[in-house]
Order: sequence, then C-alpha cells, then structure tokens
Amino acid sequence: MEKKTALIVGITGQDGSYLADLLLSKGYKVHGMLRRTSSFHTWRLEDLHAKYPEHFFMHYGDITDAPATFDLCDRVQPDELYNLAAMSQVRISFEIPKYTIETNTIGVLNLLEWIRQRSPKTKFYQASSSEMFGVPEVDPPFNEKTPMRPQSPYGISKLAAFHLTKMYAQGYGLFATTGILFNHESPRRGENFVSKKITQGVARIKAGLQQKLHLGNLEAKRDWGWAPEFVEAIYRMVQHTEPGVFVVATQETHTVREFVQEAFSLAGLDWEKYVTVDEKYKRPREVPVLLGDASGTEEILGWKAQMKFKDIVKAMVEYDMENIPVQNVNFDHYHR
Ligand code: NAP
Ligand code: G4F
Repeated sequence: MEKKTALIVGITGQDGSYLADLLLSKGYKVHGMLRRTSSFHTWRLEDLHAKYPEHFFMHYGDITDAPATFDLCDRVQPDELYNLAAMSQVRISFEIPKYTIETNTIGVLNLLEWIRQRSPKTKFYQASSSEMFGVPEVDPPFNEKTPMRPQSPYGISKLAAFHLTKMYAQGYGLFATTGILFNHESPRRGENFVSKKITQGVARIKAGLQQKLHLGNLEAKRDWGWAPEFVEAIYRMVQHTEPGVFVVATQETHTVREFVQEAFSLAGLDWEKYVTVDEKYKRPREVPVLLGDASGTEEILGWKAQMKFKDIVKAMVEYDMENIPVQNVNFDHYHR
C-alpha cells in the first residue's frame, strides 16, 4: 500500500516532535514547516533526518504567510495536515494579542482555505485548547458540551479557530477534526510553561546554579497529562471515520503548588526555602481551574490517559537533573 504523507505545522514544538516520531514509526512520509529564526531550534527533532532519510523533510514557512503556505501545501500534497502551530504561551498572549490572533486564527484559516480550494480530500487536525473554556458558568469537569468563556487573547484566538474548523467541516464537508486538549507535559515542554520552569529550576538549584525560583499563581489548578499519550489521541482522531470534537484529559486536577512540592521533594529540597511568588508572573485574567471529562473520547476512540501526575513530575525532574539547563529559567524577567 502507498505510504501516507503527513504535513505537520508546528513540528519543532513539543507535540509536533512527538507526532513526527509517531507517524514516522508508522511508515508515513512526514513533512514539517520550519520557521526561519536567528538561532537553530530543531533540538526536539535532532536524530530524525539520520533515522529516516527517505521519509523526513523540513521546509521553511510560516502559517501567517498565505502564499508560501499554499505553495508548500501544493508541493507536499498531504493526505493528513496536522496544525499544531501556535503562539501557545497564555501570559505572553496578553502582551502580543494581535500577533497571537494572526497566528492562531488567521493562520488556521489559511490552512483551511488551502484544503477547501485545492485539496478537499486532505484530512485536517486543529489543536484546540482547554484554555478556551476559561471560566464557564458551570462547575468542572468540562467536556465537549460545556459552554466556553475564554479569559485570554490566546483562548479567544483558539476558540475562533475551533469554530472555523467546525464550520469548514459542516459547511464544506471537509474532514476537519479538532481535539480540545488539556495541559500536557514532557521533558520536551517549552521552557516558559510552569511545569518545565519548575523542573528546570529544581535541577539548577540542586546543582547550585540558581538560588531562587520566582513563580506566579500557585493556587491555579490544571489537568496535567503526558504529551506522548495525548499525541496518540490526536492520531486516532484523524484515523476515525468522521471528524468531530474530542476532549483529551486525565480527569484529575492539581495545583501549581502541588507540582512545586512534588518536584522539589523528588530532589530532596524544601520548596519553601527557594520559591518566591512574584506578581509579574500573574496574568490580567486567570483560569483558576481546568479539569476535563474525556469520557466521550474514551468511548469513541478507545483512548484513556495512563500516566499519573506524580510520574509526569518525576520523569521531568529526572530528565532535567540529568541535562542541567545552562540558562537560568527565570530569564523572562523582562515581563512587565
Ligand atoms: P509549542 O511547543 O509552543 O509549539 C508550537 C509550534 O508552533 C512550534 O513548532 C512553533 O515554531 C510553531 N509556530 C508558532 N508560530 C508559527 C507560525 N506563525 N508559523 C508556523 N509555525 C509556528 O506548543 P505545544 O505545546 O507543542 O502545543 C502544540 C499545539 O497544541 C499548539 O497549537 C498549542 O496551542 C496547542 N495546545 C497545547 C497544549 C499543551 O498543554 N501543550 C494544550 C492544548 C493545546 P517555533 O519552534 O519556530 O516557535
Ligand atoms: O504552564 P502554563 O503557562 O500553562 P497554561 O496557561 O495553562 O497554558 C497551557 O495549557 C493550555 C491548555 O489548557 C494550552 F492551550 C497552552 O498552549 C499552554 O500549553 O500555566 C499553568 C498555570 C497557570 O495558571 C499560571 O498562572 O501555572 C500558573 N503559573 C504560576 N507561575 C505560571 C507561573 N505559569 C507560567 N507559565 N510561569 C510561571 O511562573
């Protein structure tokens, strides 16, 4: 049988890199879009060129650049197009709201338009987010039917893209599917998300390279899962017979404080000696609690989260203690 071709937009990020691993292991030809940056940032994909020289290809592009995006998609002709690209940091979205909406909403529209105009058979996946729920008028857990009330430019940009994806599926009969993923972490997590900031901070403090870890709201609760498992759920959505909306969550929630306590205790450190709360890491609007109900996804796709909170923290702390970051993770001091 002819091998399938996938285009992953956002391949250099946490999820994109795990999805590339997964699809390549299944025999896919995988193409990825790479943004031009002044420094190399392909560390998550390091060995893929060597491991899969005939199956792995990278191309420069940017989803906000419609002509270049159309040209790339025309050349690749993907059977499956996975959009994982985003300005994905919620706090920063308050500082660069226009850029956030251009990337997270208009960028998605560019991809959907390419499919509608040029390749209606291409299956499309859009990375939606539990941040879209924001502060709904109902208690958690949140599922596919929960009315959404996003609290950040990021959440709003993702909600617009979510509706566009559904509209293109329903209005034009495209296979445009979307997962509402709750937070998911791994050693490949971006450095300015709270989990990685904590585990890198622990590693540096233990090694004597850093004295303090400055954090924002310790009381926020998140439903934290394991990224490689969540990427498996994405794959199953695209293989399903029809497009839909799928919540992906562990169905457990923990505070940032619990994450901190667990990470420091794994390193034999008393967190209260090192962690300080700094107002500048708080957000103009917070989402105080996220907890998902993924029963619909379990029923339809047979997917259920396996990795538990404590095991996720442990895997991240162990990785960072073995790979001690050179840079101080409090580098985002310039936040106003
Ligand atoms: P991530 O690590 O921040 O990766 C984002 C990716 O998007 C990177 O490859 C980035 O490229 C790329 N990108 C950003 N702007 C772009 C543009 N204009 N054109 C092309 N590529 C662009 O995010 P992640 O954690 O893997 O998450 C993947 C997706 O799922 C994102 O859409 C995120 O919003 C969504 N999501 C994530 C979570 C989570 O907990 N991780 C939960 C729900 C939804 P550079 O490397 O060049 O920056
Ligand atoms: O790790 P975070 O920055 O993740 P957040 O805002 O929940 O967003 C992540 O999950 C979303 C899914 O719900 C994704 F769509 C999104 O792309 C991203 O992956 O913050 C988690 C919590 C927040 O309540 C934040 O206020 O941690 C709190 N926090 C406390 N101190 C901090 C810090 N967050 C960051 N980034 N840095 C801090 O110093």
